Amino acid sequence: MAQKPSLRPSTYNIVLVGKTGNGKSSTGNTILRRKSFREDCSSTSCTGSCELASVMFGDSVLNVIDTPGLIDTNRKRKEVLDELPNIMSLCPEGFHAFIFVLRWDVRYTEEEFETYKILLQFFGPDFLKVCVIAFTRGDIYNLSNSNVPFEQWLNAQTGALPLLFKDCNNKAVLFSNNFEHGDFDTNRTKSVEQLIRFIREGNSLYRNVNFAKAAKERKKLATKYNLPQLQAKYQTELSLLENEISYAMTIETSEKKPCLENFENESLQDEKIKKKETTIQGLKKLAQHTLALIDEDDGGTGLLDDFRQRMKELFEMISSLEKSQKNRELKLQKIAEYTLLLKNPPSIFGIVFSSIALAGTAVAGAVITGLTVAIPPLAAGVAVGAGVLVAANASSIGFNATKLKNYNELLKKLKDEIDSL
Ligand SMILES: Nc1nc2c(ncn2[C@@H]2O[C@H](COP(=O)(O)OP(=O)(O)OP(=O)(O)O)[C@@H](O)[C@H]2O)c(=O)[nH]1
Ligand SMILES: [Mg+2]
Repeated sequence: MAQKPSLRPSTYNIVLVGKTGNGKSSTGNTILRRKSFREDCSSTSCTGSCELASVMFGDSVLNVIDTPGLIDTNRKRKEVLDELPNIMSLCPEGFHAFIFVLRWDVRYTEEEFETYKILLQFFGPDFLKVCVIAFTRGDIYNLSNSNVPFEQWLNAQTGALPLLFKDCNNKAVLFSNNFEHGDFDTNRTKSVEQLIRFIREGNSLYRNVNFAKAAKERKKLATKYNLPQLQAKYQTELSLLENEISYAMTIETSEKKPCLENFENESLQDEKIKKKETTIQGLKKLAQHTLALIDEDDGGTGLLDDFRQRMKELFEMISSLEKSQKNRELKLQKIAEYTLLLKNPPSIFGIVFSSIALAGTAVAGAVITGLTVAIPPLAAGVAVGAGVLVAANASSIGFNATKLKNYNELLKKLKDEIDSL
C-alpha cells in the first residue's frame, strides 16, 4: 500500500507519464510556467530521459519530472522502460502524483489502454493510488465545446475511458498548454489547484518500497519487450553449447573401446580420463550457467520455455556422455584388475609340494603293507605316522585347490564383467 506523505506538506513530487506526443512535456511546462522541458510536434518520441524541474506554486514547492513517452514498437518501449526507473533516484522520497497524460481530442483506443496497462504493470497497483489523468489541449476543448463543462463531457464518455477514470478514483484534470492562449494563466492556476486538491485528498505517497513490490512484473515486461533480442542471444548460445557437446560425443564414440587386448599403460589412461572429465564438467557448468541466465531473463513469464526445453535435451546429451565416460573408466579399472590378477596367480609351490607329499604317503602305504607281514609292531607305528601325513597332505591339497578354484572364478568373473561393459 502507498504510504502517507512524510515530506513537508507544501512539497509535491509529480511525475508525468504516458504515450509519446500526448503532451507530457507541455503539461510539465504549464505547471512550471516556463518552457523547461523540450516539446515537439513530431510523432517520434521527443523526450529521451527523465528530467526534473521545480517551481513555487503559492506556498507549495512542485517538483515536476518529465519522462520519455511510451511508443508502439517493442524495442523503443524497452528503451523507455529501461529509463523510467531513474525517476526513483530523482525523487527518492517518493511521488505524490503520477500524471497519466492523454489527449481529450484523440479517441481512447486499445493502444492508449495498452500504455496504461504497461504503466500499471511497471509501477504496480500502488500506482493507481496516486494516479491523476491529465487531458491536454484544453484550449482547443474550450473552443470546440464551449457549452459543455469538461466534467460533463468526461462522464458522457463510453468504452474503456470510464474504466480508466474509475481506476484512478475519478481524478482527471484538463490542461491548456498553449502559452499563447489569452487565458493561459487562469487555466493554469485552475488546473494546478485542482491537481494539488487531488493530491491532498489522496494523501498517498508512492515510494521505493511500492516500486520494489512491482519488480517481478517489471521483469516480465522487460522479457516481453526484449524477446527478439533474448531469442537471438539464446539461439546463438545454445547452438554453441550444442556444438561443443556434439564434438565431445563424436570424440567419445570414435575412440577405441578399451579391451583386454589393447590395454594401454595405466598412467596414459589416467591422463586421458582426467582430460575428459574436465571437459564434461566444463560443459555441465556452462549448461547450468546458461539455464540460470534463461531462468533469470524469463522472469517467470514462460516466454523462454522453448529454450528451457532445448536445455533439457542438452543436459541429457551431457549425462549420456558422462555415463559413457564412467563406463569406460570402470572398464579400464576392471581390465587393470584382471591384468594384475593374471600376473599374480596363487603360489603353485604349495600345490606341487602337497602332491609330492601325497606321493610319499603312497610309498609309505606300500611299506606298511610289507611290514605288516614281516614286523607287525613296526608296521603299526609307520601306519600311524603315514595316517597323520595323509591327513595333513589331504587338507593342504584341499586348501590349495580351493585357492586355485577361487582364483579362476575371480578371473572369469572379471572377464565377464569386462565383456559386458
Ligand atoms: N494546442 C495545444 N497543443 C498542445 C497541448 N499540449 C501539447 N500540445 C502539443 O502537442 C505536441 C506534443 O507535445 P509534447 O509535450 O512534446 O508531448 P510529449 O508527451 O512530451 O511527447 P514525448 O516527449 O515525445 O513523449 C507539441 O507540439 C505540443 O505543442 C495543448 O494543451 N494545447
Ligand atoms: Mg516530452
